[in-house]
Amino acid sequence: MDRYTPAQIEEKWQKAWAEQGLHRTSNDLSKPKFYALSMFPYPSGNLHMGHVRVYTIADVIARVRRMQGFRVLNPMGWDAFGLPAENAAIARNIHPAEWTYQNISQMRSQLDQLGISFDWDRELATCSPDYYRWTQWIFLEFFKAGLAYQKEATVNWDPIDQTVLANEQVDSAGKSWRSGAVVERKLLRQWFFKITDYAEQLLTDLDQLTGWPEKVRLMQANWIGKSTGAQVTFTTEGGDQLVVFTTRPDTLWGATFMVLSPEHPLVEKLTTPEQASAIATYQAAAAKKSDMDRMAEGQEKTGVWTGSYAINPVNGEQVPIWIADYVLVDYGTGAIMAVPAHDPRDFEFAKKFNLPIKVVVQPEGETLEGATMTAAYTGGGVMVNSEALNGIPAGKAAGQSVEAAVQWLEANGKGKGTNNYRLRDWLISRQRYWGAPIPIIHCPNCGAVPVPDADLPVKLPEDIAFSGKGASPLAQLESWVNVPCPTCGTPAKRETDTMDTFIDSSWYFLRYPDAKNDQQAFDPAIANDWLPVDQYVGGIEHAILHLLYSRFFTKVLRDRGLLNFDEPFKRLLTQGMVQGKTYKNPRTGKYVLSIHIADLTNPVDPETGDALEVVYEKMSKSKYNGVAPGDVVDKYGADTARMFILFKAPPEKDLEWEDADVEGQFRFLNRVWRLVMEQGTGNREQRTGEEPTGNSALKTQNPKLKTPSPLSKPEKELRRAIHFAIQAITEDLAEEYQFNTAISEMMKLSNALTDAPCKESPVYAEGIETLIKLLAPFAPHIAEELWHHLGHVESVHTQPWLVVDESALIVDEITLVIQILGKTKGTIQAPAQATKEELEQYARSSDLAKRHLDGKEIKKVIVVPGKLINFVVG
Ligand code: ANZ
Ligand code: ZN
Repeated sequence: MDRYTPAQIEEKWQKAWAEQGLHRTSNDLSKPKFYALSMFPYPSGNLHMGHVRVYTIADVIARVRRMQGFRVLNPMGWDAFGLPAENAAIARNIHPAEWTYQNISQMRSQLDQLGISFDWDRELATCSPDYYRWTQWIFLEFFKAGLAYQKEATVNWDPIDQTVLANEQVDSAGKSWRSGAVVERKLLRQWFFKITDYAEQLLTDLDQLTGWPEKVRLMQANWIGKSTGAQVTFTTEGGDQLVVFTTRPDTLWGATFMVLSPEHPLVEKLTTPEQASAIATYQAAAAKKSDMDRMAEGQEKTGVWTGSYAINPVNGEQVPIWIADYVLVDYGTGAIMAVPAHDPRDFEFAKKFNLPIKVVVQPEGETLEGATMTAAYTGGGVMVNSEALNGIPAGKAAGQSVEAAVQWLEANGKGKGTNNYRLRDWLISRQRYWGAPIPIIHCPNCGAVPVPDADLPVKLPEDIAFSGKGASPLAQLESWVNVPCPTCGTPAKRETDTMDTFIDSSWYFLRYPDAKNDQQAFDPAIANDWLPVDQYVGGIEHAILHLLYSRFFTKVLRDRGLLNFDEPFKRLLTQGMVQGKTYKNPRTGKYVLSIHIADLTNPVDPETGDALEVVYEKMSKSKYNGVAPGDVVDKYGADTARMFILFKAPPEKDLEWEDADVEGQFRFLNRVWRLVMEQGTGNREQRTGEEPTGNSALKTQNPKLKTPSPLSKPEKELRRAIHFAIQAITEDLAEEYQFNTAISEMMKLSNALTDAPCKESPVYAEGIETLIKLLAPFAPHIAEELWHHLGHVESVHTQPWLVVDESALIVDEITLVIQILGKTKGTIQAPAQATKEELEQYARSSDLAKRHLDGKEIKKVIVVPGKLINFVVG
């Protein structure tokens, strides 16, 4: 018997499968479809354990569904545009394309080594002109729908290199990654996608996504951030209308001042000459701060009075108009009515600048006074000092003050109920080279003109210099920039910005089903057939942006008549992290490499002598806790790596890498190997005279037809174990993907087979074949090898999934506990189907009961069906 040697079988089968086209997507339309999608990687060049985990999870799902008779689409591609390629170009003088494609081919072969069943015929790379041609086309769809527009926005500006920086190129101290200069904020004309038009749909359609983790739906809802409230119009002394957004219009009678954001367009007009210089100084300082800093709680409040007043529309009172940086320009209307008695930030501001505080919500059984309050009161109570609202309970519920206030505002023409969203329009332009060029030509006569369809793609020029300095690389290439206007022929200029790479990944799942189409981004009929994705697998780090943008794209393309569904991803699985063991010095915070530790059971820092803490953290180079997928595959084979990852933790939980557990899975596969080899050889010899697949073992494949009857007791028990495993594993793989418990069931079945005394029985052969099939999606190579060893010529991966024979599950004997006066005397076997009365008869006539009851009078018999019989004797 050969030993289990993964290196001898894994590559062999990977080649054979590729030659057979085993993972090619079936186009048998009589089968139901199943679209399995794993988030495509950025081609950094190296596969890490996190990748191995996602792709293995998605692969098992795809393989199970194939065996279950679905036509499965399990594609793979590369999210290949982005900054690292450009940084590599600057640092190492290698073209971004070359760097990217090298990485892709390296990672592709690493994935193949894992035995992932991707349909490589549909491979795509977002940096390829065949792909970004359609990214550009989709941009123009948005443009034509009025959903792509330009406006000024702030960017990170490196004053030394004279270049725009991506957020990732600014370190936590706010300095440039290259020049070290303090990064400035600068206004530039930028492209935006109007995702805010879809805010409400993106929020309400979350309800459809019952197959998503609740946590992710909540994160999206918070990101969209809907607030219900009202817009109220104040009028300035000069007659200008100043509109505010408030979630508490009921507190309007308590508004004692107004605050505008420093960038509010009316600030200049409202500023009196005496205040002009103070206002200008304040505006300049605010421009330097980020929104995060401005909004941060506990910040000392700052601000300047404009010198002007507005009229509170409900009571005609004069309220001073201030500017302050805690009011953001792009939230609500960029202006607020300040209610210091009931809003904490307004309270701090009023205290600092000595502005009046007026109570309008009075808590039950208390009498607050503005002058003596030490903090804003934000709780419930009743409305006071508020004319029409007096006496109404304060709050947002139906029948309370907020609803009453909105009605009052609308009836009196002073405002209206409205919703506000935290979601902002999506800034999509980047001043970088390695991205899809925005297909627009700027003409002095015609404005922004779309590049005609026939001229797509707008290709990235290849002869380009990367210095990381000056204007964006494309803007420096005059020959590329200068073109005639497609509409009027006047000399015009190409847009030199490229698109955010999140755009590339917002539609890639629409391309896979029709990946070779050179006439369209996708054929709508094909997309509508395959989508929505049945199971998406990926990291929680994409819970907000990628998923929200993909949902947005789907809705826009639906509204353009190209798709007939609302949501792209029916079910979502967010896999947990892969964590490695670290040895951390709690005093210095430093990590110590395990090979430097003398005694790993009692780890001590070799330099300082401190006792080290053992903790599991996300694998990373700096913590010396990474495990390279290639090393594990070399040592144990891909099947063991897959089994370990699937067994160690449920897919959505974090996974602690433990070498001992990897060993454990390797041993299990060895056990299965020996089980099959020991019995399989005999069977194969028997079969040689028969027709190719008509052997004795196969005859048991349809157990209903071929089960020899009657079965002996051990045969019955083994069959029950077999069909119990099929049932349990099929359930584990239904929707919640309990791979770990599925593997436990396989282990139980393997033990049952090992222990079975009926190794010559067809039931045993049925058990062996069942085990191999159950194992196939998890450990595809060993399963294929063993399957062929049994004499099969077709792949185990094309076998139909197993069907439970319900009759095999029926238990025909149970164990009954016999008690006398509540004390257990022993157990007897009884027929499982017996009634209460029959059980009692059975017990009474048993030798055990007879012995213990001898001569005693039975007063009462208590029968707990399926469990015990208690004789109460006198
Ligand atoms: C008066 C008031 C009274 C408010 C009160 C709150 C409590 P959310 O829930 O986050 O939407 N606000 C409005 N626009 C703002 C801006 N551009 N920058 C900073 N703050 C702004 O918050 C809405 C509340 O935040 C609004 O309701 C407004 O203050 C403030 F007892 O108006 B409120
Ligand atoms: Zn023109």
